[in-house]
Amino acid sequence: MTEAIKKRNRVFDYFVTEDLFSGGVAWCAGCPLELTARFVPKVLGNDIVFVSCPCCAAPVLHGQNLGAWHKLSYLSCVMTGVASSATGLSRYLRRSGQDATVICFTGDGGATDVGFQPLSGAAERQEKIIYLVYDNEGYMNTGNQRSSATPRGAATTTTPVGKVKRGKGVPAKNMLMIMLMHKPRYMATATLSHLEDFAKKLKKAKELSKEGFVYLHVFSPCPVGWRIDSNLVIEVCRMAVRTNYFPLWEAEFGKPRFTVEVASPRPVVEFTKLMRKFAHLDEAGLAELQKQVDERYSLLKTLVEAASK
Ligand SMILES: Cc1ncc(C[n+]2csc(CCOP(=O)(O)OP(=O)(O)O)c2C)c(N)n1
Ligand code: SF4
Repeated sequence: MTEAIKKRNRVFDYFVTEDLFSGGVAWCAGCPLELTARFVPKVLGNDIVFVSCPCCAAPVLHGQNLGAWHKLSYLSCVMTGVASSATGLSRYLRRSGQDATVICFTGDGGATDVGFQPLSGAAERQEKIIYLVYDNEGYMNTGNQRSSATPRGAATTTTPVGKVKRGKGVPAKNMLMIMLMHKPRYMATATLSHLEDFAKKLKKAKELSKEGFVYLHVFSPCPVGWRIDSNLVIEVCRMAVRTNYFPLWEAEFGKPRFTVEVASPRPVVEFTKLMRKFAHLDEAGLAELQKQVDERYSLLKTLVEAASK
């Protein structure tokens, strides 16, 4: 990386350590989960412990055979036990006088379905941990099955497109609103097209996780499952923000505020046309998706306005 590039890009100002992962790891080319896993320690330093479970993150976080692919501390759990194991670990570290931040790092299946109950419990108890979910809107590690974070109309291997059904028939669980209603100490959305925004939120997350529960929801399109050219993944993240499909915001104790405001949102089709997962949607299907995006954005905006009074 040349000095000129570093000077132009202010995100480098947030880095406190070098990349703690080895150069070549077993994630698919262009996967934003890989970028997130590398980015988090660069911004937060190495006094963190990742806690994860079976998901696409696991093979690399776990290492292979006797070899590790990174220099971080890592605790491997079952899918149902991430938030509760992280709770025990963070309490133990504090009790024994060790100042380390515990970060759960799971996919949306782990967060919104399989491990939801312990996640909800940890949020309610204001456990001093960060729960980061990289949301690729499905169970990718096992072959792109639908999760409750999969949006209506999306084609997955369990919601295929055929003569009878045209992708998933029900909308995604509104996980962000569910978590907001837990009133965590801090929560935020982030994605890889807005790295400075992401870095600021990570710093805040680390600080505020000393006081209570922190939830970070990272939009993370899967090039393999969504059928996106790997060089277009960051553009998909950017377009998710520009269409309000994935707005960027944060909240302390349940009071949300936007961190990026989109002056003139683009139609959602500008996002969907970048991938094959929605390629079968006709005009009615696209209108349905647009309606859902508008409704969710409008609910969020109402809460932002109420919180600012
Ligand atoms: C309790 C339990 N149910 C199912 C599985 C099988 N399983 C392993 S990885 C995986 C997919 C996880 O999906 P997600 O959490 O969304 O992460 P991603 O694979 O998308 O990274 C599943 C279902 C398991 N290991 N444990
Ligand atoms: S299947 Fe998708 S989410 Fe999993 S490593 Fe590959 S690109 Fe990333």
